[in-house]
Amino acid sequence: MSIHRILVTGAGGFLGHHLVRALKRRGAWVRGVDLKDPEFEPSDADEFVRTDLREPKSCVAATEGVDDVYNLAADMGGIGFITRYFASVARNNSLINLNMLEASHQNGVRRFLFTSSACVYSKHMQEQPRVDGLKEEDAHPAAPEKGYGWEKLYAEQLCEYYHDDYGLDTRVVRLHNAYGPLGTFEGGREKAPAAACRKVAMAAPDDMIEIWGDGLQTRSFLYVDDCVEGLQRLMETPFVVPVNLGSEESLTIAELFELVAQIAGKRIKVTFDTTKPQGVRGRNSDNRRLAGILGWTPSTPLAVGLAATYRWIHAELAARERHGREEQIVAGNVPVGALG
Ligand code: GKE
Repeated sequence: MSIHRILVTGAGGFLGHHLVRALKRRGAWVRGVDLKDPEFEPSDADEFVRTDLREPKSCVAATEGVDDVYNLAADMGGIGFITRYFASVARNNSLINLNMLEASHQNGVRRFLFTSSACVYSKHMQEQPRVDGLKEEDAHPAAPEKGYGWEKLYAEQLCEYYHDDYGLDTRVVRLHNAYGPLGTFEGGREKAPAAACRKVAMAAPDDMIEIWGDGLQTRSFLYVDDCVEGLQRLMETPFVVPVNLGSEESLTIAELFELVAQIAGKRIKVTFDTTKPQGVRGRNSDNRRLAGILGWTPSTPLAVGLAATYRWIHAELAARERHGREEQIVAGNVPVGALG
């Protein structure tokens, strides 16, 4: 049996890096492409190509000689990022998706999986904290998140057109806020779980921790191992319709921060800043289609996933503080560490 040859775009990013590792563990040959190398550790890919997928020729080269394409590449981030950058996010991601679909079609790949997002869902369905899980059909009539949500919904349509007109075997998977170790936790692209872990880890005993919004807004969060498992399972199913890949374990953002504090063994004081970006008031995944297709749904409890994420972020921050202290000692002064 020939070895499966797989392309992962966005292989330098959080989910792409984890997906490459999982595919390698299953014995595939993997080409990873991205603008940048993975931030925290080397890629496991057999071939890692730094390239700009906004260029058509880069996509043709990337898709040559592969069977399956996981198209994860995207200029994206948490709510603080996608409510700040509209033109660049919409342009970058639309170019990537358009060029990747055409190149995959030209090179006759077996399957093309596109990672869409819960941001495609109509804002009118997400105006209260306690909302029903979003069903796939709730994306139409369309009222997605400005910028990022619209370009994701447009790319979903492109997948449908390439399937219907050219027979490209597409998969569309809507991710619901994935988190975990190796995810961005600072710098503006971070999402709430990683931001909460960073803020709690950095907090000294009497610090006030800032929570964006009033804390009553609700979300569910998908642990990275479940995300990677779900993507691989969905690639092997015969369904081209969009499918949620999320958790149904919903909580308020205030509860999220409190859960991280319990994991950290810290008592925290919080302030709420309603001038900060909040996104929708309530969002949760309805996993009935996913369960019906796979007979499987994500199973990592949020407390377990957050504990692994907090441990990793705390270790990253502690290592950086140690390195900083060592440098300062070499430079002649000894700082007092704040990391709790
Ligand atoms: N990022 C961040 N940082 N969010 C915070 C913080 C903080 O320090 N404190 C509270 N929050 C609140 C936000 O105000 C928002 O209401 C909630 O946590 C979740 O923020 P998020 O994780 O950044 O992003 P959203 O779930 O609102 O939106 C994201 O959804 C994903 C798909 O589910 C998007 O940004 C995309 O990453 C993606 O589409």
